[in-house]
Amino acid sequence: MSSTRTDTTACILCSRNCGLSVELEGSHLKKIRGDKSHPLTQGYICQKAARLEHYQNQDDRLTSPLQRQPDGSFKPVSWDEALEDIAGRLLAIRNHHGGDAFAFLGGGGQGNHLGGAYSRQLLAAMNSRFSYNSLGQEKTGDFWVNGRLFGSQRCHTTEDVEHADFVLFIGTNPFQAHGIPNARDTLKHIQKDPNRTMVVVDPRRSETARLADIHLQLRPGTDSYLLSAMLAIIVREGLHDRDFLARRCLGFEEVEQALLTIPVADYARRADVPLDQLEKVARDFASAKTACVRIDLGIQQTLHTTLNGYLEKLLYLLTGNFGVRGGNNLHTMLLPILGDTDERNPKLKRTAHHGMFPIAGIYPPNILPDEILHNGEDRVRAVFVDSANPLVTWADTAAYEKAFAALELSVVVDVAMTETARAAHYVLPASSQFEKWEATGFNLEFPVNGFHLRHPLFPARAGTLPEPEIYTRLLEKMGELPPAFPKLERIARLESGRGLYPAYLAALGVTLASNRRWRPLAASIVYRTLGKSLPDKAAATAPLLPLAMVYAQKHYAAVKRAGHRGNRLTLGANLFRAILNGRSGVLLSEHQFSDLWSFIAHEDGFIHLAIPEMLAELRQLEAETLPGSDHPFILMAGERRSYNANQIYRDPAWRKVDPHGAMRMHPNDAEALALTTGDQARCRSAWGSIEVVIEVDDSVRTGMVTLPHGYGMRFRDSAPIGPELNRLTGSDHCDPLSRTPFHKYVPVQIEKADSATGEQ
Ligand SMILES: Nc1nc2c(c(=O)[nH]1)N[C@H]1C(S)=C(S)[C@@H](COP(=O)(O)OP(=O)(O)OC[C@H]3O[C@@H](n4cnc5c(=O)[nH]c(N)nc54)[C@H](O)[C@@H]3O)O[C@H]1N2
Ligand SMILES: Nc1nc2c(c(=O)[nH]1)N[C@H]1C(S)=C(S)[C@@H](COP(=O)(O)OP(=O)(O)OC[C@H]3O[C@@H](n4cnc5c(=O)[nH]c(N)nc54)[C@H](O)[C@@H]3O)O[C@H]1N2
Ligand code: SF4
Ligand SMILES: [Mo]
Repeated sequence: MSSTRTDTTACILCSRNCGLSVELEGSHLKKIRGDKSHPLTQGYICQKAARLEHYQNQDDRLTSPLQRQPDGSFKPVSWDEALEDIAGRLLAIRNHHGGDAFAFLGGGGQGNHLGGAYSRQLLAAMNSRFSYNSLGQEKTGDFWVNGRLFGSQRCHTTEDVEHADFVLFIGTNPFQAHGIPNARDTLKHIQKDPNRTMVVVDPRRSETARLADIHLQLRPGTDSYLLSAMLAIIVREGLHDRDFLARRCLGFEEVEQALLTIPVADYARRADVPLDQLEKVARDFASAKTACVRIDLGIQQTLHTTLNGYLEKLLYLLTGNFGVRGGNNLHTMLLPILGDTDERNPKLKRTAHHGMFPIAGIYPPNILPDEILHNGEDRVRAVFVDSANPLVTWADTAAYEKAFAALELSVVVDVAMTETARAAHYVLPASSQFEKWEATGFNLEFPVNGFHLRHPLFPARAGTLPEPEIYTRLLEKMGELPPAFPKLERIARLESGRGLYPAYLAALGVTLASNRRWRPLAASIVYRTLGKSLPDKAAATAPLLPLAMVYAQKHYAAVKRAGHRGNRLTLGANLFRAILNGRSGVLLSEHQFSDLWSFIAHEDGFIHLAIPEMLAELRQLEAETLPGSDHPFILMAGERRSYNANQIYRDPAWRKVDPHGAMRMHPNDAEALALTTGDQARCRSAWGSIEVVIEVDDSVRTGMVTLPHGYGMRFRDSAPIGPELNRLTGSDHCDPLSRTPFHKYVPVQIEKADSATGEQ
């Protein structure tokens, strides 16, 4: 009989990673509550976290490496056999075709980013740059704009929704999707306060829109019209912040000229919102004491993705709502999850088929099937997939299935038997996020930022390994790393009692300098050496020591303000120790708003407002017509609802509602098609067709239908459950600059699926 015990951890279902207080029995999560001691989330959770047992102990969990057999079946093999064969095949591909034949896909879902420090090394060992992940199908347009405005794609913006007098939500539904601190509480506070205003721009009367003072229910895909009209009203009426623009920005005049030509009334009509409401929102936003903008997929996965990101940022920049409490801000990060890759650099690696460049170091999933299927010596032949399920989640499932079938080697590292795993040559079982040291890199707060290192709640499930061990063993088998670094290990042991590691770090520097190939493999080297001396088998956390030291050096005063002690030499190691010991998470830094100006990466220190590519696209808007007129409906393919959570829960039993992932359709449209709630219908796009279950719902506009994200997976060898959304989406239906998909704007036809149409 096992007794219950309590512990702390964090939710792994969305970027908020709320702190959890859990009751455990044996290998089970029995009770899950919010952890009041978590410095940022302070006890808040949503309904999804209570079901985490469905992640931890699901029937699709993997417990042995699997090797594909010639007949297509999988055979369990030992870790040694799997890793040796994979290592040999990777080396053969690198030697025969060069590193560009290899691509890495994924590398951290919503809460498992510590493994990314290790998996990234494989790319370096393969001499490849091709890192594809889900940020490249949502956020890279935004990162590109940040690069131009602030001088680096690492400059990432956040929004102080909790303190703003005026909050503008565009294309996001934080009530369901979160993404802002303690979303539902925060929304209710704004709603209740008569002095604060909430405006939502969304074609659906979302759960958030219901709480808003004003809801602009625009026509799908028209945000660039709506946003540029708002900006035009602001500059025409002189509501911009001249002082801020003069002190902090360059290029305003050029932007102003482009905005002054905008036909505001025409654009309001195109967006199908009342002109007087649009004017009111523009004026009130500009004249509010403090205002901020929060955006998400509604503008990032629709027409003019990158331009939308630019216009949205101009809203707070032109009105001076930047670098202030209650405005939008830049922030710091402990884990370096974003790179800086400006495509104007001629040395940047472009892909063989599309000639596509990375943004923030990330290549876009929409081009990958072509890069694999491309008929040339320089095609992608081998992939590693980690913490992602691209055969369900990336655009154009049929293209992905075809591409995976053409690969010479595909390896999937996952906790569960996913659709992508089913198509792989090797499947490697990872320990779950509650069975290993883990952390999230989504620490996007300013001025106060935190970090939560999660310790294991349970021993690793038999047969599984944590990612740090998987990748380190693989690199050793590839001969990229020697089996041991005895000298480094010895020094780390000697210094471990003091918690300060000057001799170790000096020796590490000498080791890395002695061999150029080892430099990008530092994570595995510190894991195998310093890691062995850390308490509680926390070896995997060793790379956090150098990261904490860099962070403390860069943000010395802010780290001290957050309560950490030490001097220039000791603060970083002390911060590392605090992270290691802080079971509910710790505060990393407490900045002053004035610090933000030092985060801007342009050498002149200014924000560069005029981006030629964006101004050109803005000028072309007027001549455009909305695409898709030959299809009567615009499908929003991928809605966040109360019971979806990406691909993290596979067992359909976790859902209390919406078992089919129904298609929401306006009553007028349903009536015209003689459809009613519960009916089956067929939904066709230019790329594919799927069967759906209808739910009549007047929250959507007429002519618009929605399907939820986070379905379409098999469970215990079942057929796919709920909509396989990405059978309807196409690789080429994407933003021309960032190549992020137009998932929120998929033109479709819908018909009743019955004997009359000959469909089941
Ligand atoms: N419950 C739940 N929460 C999640 C997730 C989940 O799977 N389930 N996933 C997480 C992840 S990975 C992400 S990226 C976030 C995404 O979070 P969000 O982007 O907030 O969520 P979505 O529901 O995808 O889209 C937001 C809104 O965009 C609107 N929209 C559609 N088309 C348009 C348009 O043309 N213009 C405008 N202005 N709006 C439009 C939709 O009606 C919707 O209300 O959610 C995270 N949180
Ligand atoms: N049509 C359409 N498509 C979409 C979207 C949409 O709105 N519409 N949304 C998109 C968005 S915003 C996102 S972020 C993506 C999300 O899609 P993906 O990037 O594919 O990520 P997840 O769904 O989070 O899948 C995470 C995988 O990690 C596995 N996993 C969980 N824990 C661990 C672990 O500890 N180690 C390892 N190795 N694996 C683990 C899970 O089993 C799961 O297979 O989907 C995108 N796809
Ligand atoms: S799903 Fe997101 S908001 Fe809900 S408990 Fe988990 S981390 Fe928090
Ligand atoms: Mo996402």
